[in-house]
Formats: sequence, C-alpha cells, structure tokens
Amino acid sequence: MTPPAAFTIVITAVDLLPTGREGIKKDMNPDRTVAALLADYLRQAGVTHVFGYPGESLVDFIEVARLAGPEVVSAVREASAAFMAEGAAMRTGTVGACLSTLGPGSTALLNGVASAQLDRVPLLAVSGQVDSSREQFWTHQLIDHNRLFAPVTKLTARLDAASADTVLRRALRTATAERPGAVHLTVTMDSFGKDTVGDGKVPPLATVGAGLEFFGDEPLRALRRARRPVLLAGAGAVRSGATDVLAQFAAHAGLPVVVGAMAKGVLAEDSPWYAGTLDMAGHQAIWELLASADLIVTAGFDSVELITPWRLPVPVLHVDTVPNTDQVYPAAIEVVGSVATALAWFLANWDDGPRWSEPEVAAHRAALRSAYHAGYAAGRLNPSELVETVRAAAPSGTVVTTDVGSHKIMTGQAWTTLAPRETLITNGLSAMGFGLPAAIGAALSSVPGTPVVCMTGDGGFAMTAHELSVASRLGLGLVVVVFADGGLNRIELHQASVGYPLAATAVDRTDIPLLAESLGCDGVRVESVSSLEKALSGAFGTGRTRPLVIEARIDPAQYSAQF
Ligand SMILES: Cc1ncc(C[n+]2csc(CCOP(=O)(O)OP(=O)(O)O)c2C)c(N)n1
Repeated sequence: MTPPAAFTIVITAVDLLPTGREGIKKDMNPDRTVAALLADYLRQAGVTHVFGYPGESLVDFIEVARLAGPEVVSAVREASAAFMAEGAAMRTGTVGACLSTLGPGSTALLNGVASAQLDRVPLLAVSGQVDSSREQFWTHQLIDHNRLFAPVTKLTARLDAASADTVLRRALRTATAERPGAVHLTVTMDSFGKDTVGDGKVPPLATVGAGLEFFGDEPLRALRRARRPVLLAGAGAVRSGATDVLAQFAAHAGLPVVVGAMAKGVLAEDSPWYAGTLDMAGHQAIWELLASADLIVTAGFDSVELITPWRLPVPVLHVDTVPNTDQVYPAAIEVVGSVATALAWFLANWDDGPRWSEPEVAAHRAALRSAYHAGYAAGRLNPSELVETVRAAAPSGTVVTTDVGSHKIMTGQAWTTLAPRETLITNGLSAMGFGLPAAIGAALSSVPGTPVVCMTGDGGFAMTAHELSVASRLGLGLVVVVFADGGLNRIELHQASVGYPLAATAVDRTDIPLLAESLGCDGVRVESVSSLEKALSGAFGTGRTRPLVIEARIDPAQYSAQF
C-alpha cells in the first residue's frame, strides 16, 4: 500500500510558544545586560522558577530575576536544584532551568544535569565563573566547565555579551530538540552585568512536530504479517502527544500495550489493553508476554527505560522520534518522526481485525498482579500494600515522584496512572536523591492545590531530607512516604544474590517524624495498614500547606520476590 503523499515529506513542523506577556514586552529594550537577557529568554520559554544555590558570581542574575522573574528558588544543595528543575520539566514538558556558582557549585550541580541528560529531559543549567581576565590561569575554585559538563550534556557553551542572544537561542533549541537533554552555559562574573543586544525571542521549542520519515509501506506489511504483535510505548510517545491515538490504535487492532516506566500514563492504566510497566515489580511476567510476541512495535520506547538487558529474539519494528542508533535491540524496520503521526497512519490503514482479545490481556494482567504480590508477609507492613494504600487514598490527578531503589520498582508497577506526566520516575541516570526535589519542582509547576506525593527509600530520603525545609518555606503540602526498612535494599538484594553477607548497606535509623517537624513539616510513623490509613485520612483535599512526612516501617522481605 502506498503511503499518503503528505507523509512522504519530512516536515519540521513545530509549535511556537506564546511570545510573552505585556509586562515583559514593556521592559524590552535592545540594550540590556546579559543577566536581563537570560531572564527574558527563560520567561518567554515558559520557565516560571529557576532552581539554584547562590554564589557571588550569580548576584546580578538573582537581582534581575527578583525584579522581573522568573522566581529564583534556593535549594539546600545544587544537585537537588537540578533535580527540582528536572521534576518541573518532566511535569510540564517545557524546559527546566537551574543555577550554580563556579567551582564547588558547578561540581555539585553535575549529578542533576547528568540526570536530565539521561532522562531525555530538556534542561538549561547555568554556572557562574571567575572574571574572564582570570579564566585562563586562575586556580582558586576554577573548574573548566566545558570539560566537566561535556560528557553529560548535549551542548556546553559560554554566555558572553558578544553573542548572548544567539547562544541563548541555540541553548534552548538544543535542549528541547529530539531527543531532549541538558545544556550547560558558563557565565564569567564580569559578563552578567555587561550590556548586550537581543530581543529574547525564543525559537520554536516544541520537541516533536508532525514530521515522519519512513521507508515505503513495509512497516504496515510487517504488522499485518504478525499474529501476536505487542506495542511497547515509551517516553517519546509522551513527548509526541500520542496518548489518544495510542489508545485508539491498541483498541482497533487489539494490541496489548506495555509501557516504559518513564512513560506511565501514556496509556491509561485502566484500559483493557494495558499490559503493565516494563522492568518494574513482577517484570518476569511482562518479559514473558514480550517473548511470546511475534513482533514488538516500539512506540517512542527509549532504551534508557530498560533495566534488564534486552535478550529477546523477537523482531522489532522501531517507531520513534529518532532512528534506532542505540541498537540495544536490533530492528529491521524503522519509522522515524512524530510517534503520534506514525500511530495515526497505522490506525488509518489497519483493516485486518484484532490480534488479541480483551480477556487474553486481562489474563496477563492477573498474572502480573499475582507476581506483584509474591512474597507477601502476613501481619507485616508489606511494600506492596504500602503502595496500594497510598494510591487508594490519593485522588485522581495526583502527581507522584519516586526516588531510586526497591520502592521505585514497586511504585512503578502498582501506582495506577491515568494520564502522562503524573508519575515522574528517573530511569536514565537513576540517581538517588531525585524523588523529593523532583516533587518540589513538580508541585511548583502544577496548578496550585494539585496533590503531589513522593515515594522514597530511607537511603534516598537521608540524602535530601533537608530539602523538606524548602517545601515547607514554599507552603507545599506534599505527602512524602518513606519506605523505612533500615537498609539500601536494592544493594542488599544483590549482596544476598551473590552469597555475600550484608555490609555497608545499613541506613542509620533517625526519628523521621521528629526530623520532619524540625524542618517545618508534619511527621508521623506508621507500622500497619490501619495506622497508615489513619495518617492518610487528612492528607489530601484539606488545603494543607505544610508537607506531611510518613515514616512507614515496612518489612522488606517481600522485595526479594519482585525483581
Ligand atoms: C546517587 C546514587 N548512589 C548510589 C546508587 C546505587 N543504588 C541504587 S538503589 C540503592 C539503594 C537505595 O536504598 P533506599 O533509598 O533505602 O531505597 P530501597 O532500595 O531500600 O527502596 C543504591 C545505593 C544510586 N542509584 N544513586
């Protein structure tokens, strides 16, 4: 079958963002400082908050942002600031922004920048630097930012008065272009205050347009030949806005849809075609489903969404915004462009009847559910029931973030997600310390009053607990659930699996409710489902402006049966 002519052209159609507000236009003038131009670009790119940690090199920017926005939010530590920016960008789909000073500030920022890069999240990170007159020879606190950030960004550049306008447009476009990622800019101390010329007109920033490039009608023929195809949807489908068409195509062609953890909600998880989240708890059941397929059609699936190595001999039809350059799985056929456009094309041309029935997919989900509950210990607070109880209490539209560890594996499977950008998980860098800052960033960039929950292990919580004071200062009524098991469970499981005794993996117990209260939050300890339900009873819909921290003393025994 010949594809419709419109699809044979590669179009780089992009949506223009709104060009700004009246107030911004009023203060626009052709001669202004580099700091003012940066602030203007950020505002016009839709950035409402810049997360950072101050240093002398940043004060010019902090002052212009204080006067005209975006709002500068101080975190407790630079890496947390970058995670906050990443959480905001994950939630909104627009670029996130973070700031550090030179030297120790920039090295501390690195983890969060790397996280955005591997998570394919658009991020603009800016670090101050010594005066340009000393940049080439100074030693005190001087780090070469280009060399530091090059491996963890798409672009590193210097922002100076001579080229600030072009460099800012380049930085924003590079961060948001497929695949999105991090860009780092260095600004020497004497540059922020210098006059420069520019109008702060952002380039088109939408990550995915309507363009589609493909190779004849072979993709459709391959799908028609398949008797048991399965769809594997990922973060590229979210960025392409493919949610509705994915649901329609799955229903029309009768296809089970497995989703990547970073794409949760791209198919509503109450859909009869939902077949689970890959590489989260009970993952064996999902790999068995994929192994039983005779074709896997990826829909914006990204190899960073994998934890387990890809060992399937099943043929793959690769549909994504970018070609299959990773080659983590081989794919003989590629369809490259907007995932939504590609799925719409498959949908419009599918006239071959359903491949699976709803009861077949329901039977698979039942197997997955029982794998998820494996290892349940009666009379204890199990991680599976902790996730299910919090999920049941959280109203629809709740945003959840997870940190990294066994609790992520459980939450990533059982947190029923009905819309994209409501479950925010890092699976690229998978850095501990992400969950709480990301929840703060997500809360600030959501409609006020949106319920936001952070699910974290006690190890990751200890790394970032002081950021609770930021949430408290900002009046964010987050619910932070700490899976308190006294250990770095994912690592303990590995030690056990290779026959080593547990060593260096204990998490020192702290009085988490007391700590929370000292940081301006409410805190409670629970050890059973009933006490958890009681703690959650006032957690949602009561207009709280203080974070609530729940120390959930779980029995981690169940984890060993999960992954
Ligand atoms: C910054 C960072 N350091 C180390 C790791 C390796 N790591 C992955 S999971 C994990 C244990 C996490 O423990 P905890 O936060 O208590 O969560 P749990 O596994 O117990 O749910 C560690 C150390 C990591 N992912 N990130």
